[in-house]
Amino acid sequence: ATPNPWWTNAVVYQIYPRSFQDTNGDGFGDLKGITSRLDYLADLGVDVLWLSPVYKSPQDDNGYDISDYRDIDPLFGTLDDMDELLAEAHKRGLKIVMDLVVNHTSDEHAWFQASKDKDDPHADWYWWRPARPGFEPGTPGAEPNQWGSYFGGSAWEYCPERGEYYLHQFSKKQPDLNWENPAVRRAVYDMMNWWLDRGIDGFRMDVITLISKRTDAAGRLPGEAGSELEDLPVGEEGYSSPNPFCADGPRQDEFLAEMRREVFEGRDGFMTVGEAPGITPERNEHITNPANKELDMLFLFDHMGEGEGRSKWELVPFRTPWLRGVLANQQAAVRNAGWASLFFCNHDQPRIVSRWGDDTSEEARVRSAKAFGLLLHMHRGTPYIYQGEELGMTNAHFTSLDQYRDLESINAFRQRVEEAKIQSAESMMASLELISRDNARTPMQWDASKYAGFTAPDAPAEPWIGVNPNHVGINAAAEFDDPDSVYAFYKRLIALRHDDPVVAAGDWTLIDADDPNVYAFTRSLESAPGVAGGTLLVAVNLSGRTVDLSAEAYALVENGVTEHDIVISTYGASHAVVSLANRELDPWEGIVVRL
Ligand code: TEU
Ligand code: CA
Repeated sequence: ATPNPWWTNAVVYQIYPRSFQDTNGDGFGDLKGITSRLDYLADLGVDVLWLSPVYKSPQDDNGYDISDYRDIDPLFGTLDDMDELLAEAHKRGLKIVMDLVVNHTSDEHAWFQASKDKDDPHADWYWWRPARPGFEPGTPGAEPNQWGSYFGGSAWEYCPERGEYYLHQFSKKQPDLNWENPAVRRAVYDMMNWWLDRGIDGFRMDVITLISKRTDAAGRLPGEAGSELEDLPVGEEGYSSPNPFCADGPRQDEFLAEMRREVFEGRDGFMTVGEAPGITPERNEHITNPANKELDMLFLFDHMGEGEGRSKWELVPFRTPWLRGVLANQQAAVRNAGWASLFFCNHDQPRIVSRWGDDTSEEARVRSAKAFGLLLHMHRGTPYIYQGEELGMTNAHFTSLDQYRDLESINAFRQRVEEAKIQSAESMMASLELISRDNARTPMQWDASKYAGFTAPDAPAEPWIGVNPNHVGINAAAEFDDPDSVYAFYKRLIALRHDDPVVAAGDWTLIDADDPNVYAFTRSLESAPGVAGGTLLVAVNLSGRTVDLSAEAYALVENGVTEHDIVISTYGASHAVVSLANRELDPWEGIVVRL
């Protein structure tokens, strides 16, 4: 078999630059701040740093609205700062992957400004459509179809200069690029090559599975006047979803294969990971199967609750069997080809220890953070750690709307509470407290000082978003030398990914598929010259109460295990040996046993 690519036993660390480290006292993280923390990241043991966008941007969606792909926004620094970060990271053996946002640009990008003129060469670089016949442009009902934006309101904005509407699946300052236009694709590939030639090591590709839209033979979108495609009925917020027509569209594979050819052919040492809302595990196998030369990895969202509940704001309680079923499907799909990305946290998701763990006591927080970390990192795939996850950082627990900054959250409150009146204010505040993206965006907690070391205590400006008051106890300085900290646990998980071939490459096999409480599986790898194979049993109790160890897992350990056989566990080896002998798992107890 061909040797596995380097990223199959790498660990990726996601940095949200705006909230990572501020060095000039303006309350926003910056590139020099990241450079100043490279030793911490090298010591943690991660291999790749993925930076959320730092390009020139009006910051309407915190940089996911790009106005110049080939320059750094002054908020974060300069291209020289970027070159310095690349050099300093590479010196430490760290790779840098940047965030590629090309489903849309900012409305302040020169391409969009030019596109407002129907006679300009850029006229067809975006999705422009006339008002519905019989409707006054710019008036309600004149939108080309009933699509709603992910960030509230219609997915269409009227542009008086052009006299037409433009599509924006996200904010109105994020117009969708028209990937049907080869000139658009050419410009994107040229920009990607420019960055790779500058020395970056790959891209995370923002909503890259939304770039191909379904249209009828005449290029009309569903619901458009004269279209052969029927739009969906409107939902509770008064709009229909663009997702079924934009996710994994008809030219998805063609565009990804073309990108691979035009940008990555002939290069090595890079990695690509696509953010893939609306992609099934089976399609993940096709897109990440190296034989198809598309992408190396994808982020799937079915395990993050995509499609659960009528909307993301409708809270669905956590159930171990549900998560186990979804992750088992993801693993099964790429058993023989293709690869999996392993994540629970990122800048769009709440912190897992608060969402599905228990952050209401110090003990429960530490144990449940370790339990989810162990569960994730023992699966087969490439693990992604989001800044602060290695510390067991929690949700913000904001109590008032003015503490929030994310336009998705603020617009959703307005639309669901004030306009469509679907949720009460307190119900929406509870939804935001559990699942708002801002929960992941509070400043990184480096130490117990006033602003958690994110910015200086005497900084002239407050941090752009509130520092979590619990930073006094939850911070890197407090955990760095504590062998029982979440930090120490993550460091061990990362080392296992590097040092144990069974963890990096072993087959994943679910056991006890019907147990109501315990999530258990094995990892097994044939020994080969120079490869110490073997079998590991992983059994995790993702609840706050003691449960019976599941039957198949117990059968594998009933002859007794010693502390030496315990690879890693959330209470420690001696506790694990006793729990297994007693055929039970304590609250948030996760155990990995070498069989
Ligand atoms: O996220 C796309 C996306 O699907 C998220 O908006 C997600 O659906 C939602 O926020 C959580 O329910 C990417 C980026 O990660 C996100 O930060 C951007 O806001 C978005 O694209 C637009 O660029
Ligand atoms: Ca700064």
